[in-house]
Amino acid sequence: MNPRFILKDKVGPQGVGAGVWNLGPGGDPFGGPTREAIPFIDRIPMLAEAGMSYFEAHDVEIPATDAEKALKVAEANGMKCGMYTPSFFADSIFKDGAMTSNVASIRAKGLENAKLAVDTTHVLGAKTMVFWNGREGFDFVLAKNGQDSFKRLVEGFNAVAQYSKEKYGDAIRFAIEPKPNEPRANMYLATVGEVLYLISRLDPAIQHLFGVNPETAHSRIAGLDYIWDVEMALEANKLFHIHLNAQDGQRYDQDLPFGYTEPLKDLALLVVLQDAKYDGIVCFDVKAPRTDDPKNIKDILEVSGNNLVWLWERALAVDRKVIAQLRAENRATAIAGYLAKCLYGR
Ligand code: 3MF
Ligand code: MG
Repeated sequence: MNPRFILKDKVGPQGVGAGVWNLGPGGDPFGGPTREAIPFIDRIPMLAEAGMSYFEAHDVEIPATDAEKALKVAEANGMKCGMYTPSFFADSIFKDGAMTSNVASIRAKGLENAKLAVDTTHVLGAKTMVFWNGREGFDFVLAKNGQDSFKRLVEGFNAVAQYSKEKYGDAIRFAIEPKPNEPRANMYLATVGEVLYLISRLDPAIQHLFGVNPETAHSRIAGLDYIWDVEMALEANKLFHIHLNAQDGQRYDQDLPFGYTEPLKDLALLVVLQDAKYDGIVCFDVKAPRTDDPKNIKDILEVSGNNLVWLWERALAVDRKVIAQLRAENRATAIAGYLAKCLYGR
C-alpha cells in the first residue's frame, strides 16, 4: 500500500483524487479489453492503495442505486467522493449529445439524468458535480443549429442548477470540463474560454454555482497552453476543480501520467496554483494503458502521484522573488532557465 499523496501546505484539501474509470480494462477503438474489468466499487480501495484520498465516478459506473454501498466502501478505506458526474456520452441514446440533441425527449432524458446525478452527488457527500461535454457537438456541419445548441446548453445548465439550488442551496457546485474533440469531430465548450463565455450567459441567480474543470491534456489537444487556461479560470474566480494528466502532442486523447511529457510546464502550473491559493481538489484523469498487466494497473496513479508530489515540493521551493526580478529585467529566457534549475534541483 502506497502512503497517501499529500500536497504540503496546500490551501484546502491536501489529498489527491482519481476517477474509477482510470483503472479500466484496457480497451481502445481498435481492440477489446486486455484485462478483466474490475467492478467499479472494488476500484475504490485500489485507488486508496495507490495513494489517493478521493474517488470520482460517473453515474454509469456508480449509479444512484449503488451510492450507499460505495459510500460504505469509501469510508472503510478512508476515501471521500471528490466529484460525481452524469455520463452524457456512454448510452447510445446520447449518441448525438444530451443537452444539445435535436430531439426534445432526449434532452429531457439528459435533464432527468442530471437531476438524479445531483441527488447522488449529495448522497456521496461530494461538493462538485462535473459536466464533461462528451457528445455535445457535431461531426457534420448543419447537422445541428449552433445557436439553438448554445441556447439548449444554457437552458439545460440553468434547469439543473435551479433544481439543485432548491433542494440543496449552494452545497453543490458545477464544474464544466471543456474538450475540443474526441469523441466528436467538433465539440461545443471546446476550451476554457468557451466555458467562461457560457457561464456568463447563465441565469444570474445560479451563475455563482458554475465554474470550470480544466484538464491539462484537453488544452493540449486544442493546441493551447494549459497554464494560461488555468490562469484564465483563476482570474474569473472559476477554477472549481482540475484534472491533471499529460499528452504527447496534438493527437488522440492519451490520458498519460501527470508529469510525463512536460515536467517544466507542470512545475510552472503548480507555482500558479500555489500562488493563487487554489483550494479545490487536485485530481488525475489518467488511463491505465492496455499494455500494463493487471497486477500493475495502479502504476499510472503511483507514477502520477509521485510526479505531482515531487513537482509540488519543487514548486514550493521556487523563489518567487527571483521570478519577479527576472520579469522586471525582461529576461523571459532566464525565467525558463531558472525553472529548469529548480526542476533539476541544481
Ligand atoms: C474525457 C474526460 C472525461 C471526464 C469525465 C468527468 C471520461 O476526456 O476527461 O473522462 O473527465 O467525464 O466528467
Ligand atoms: Mg477529464
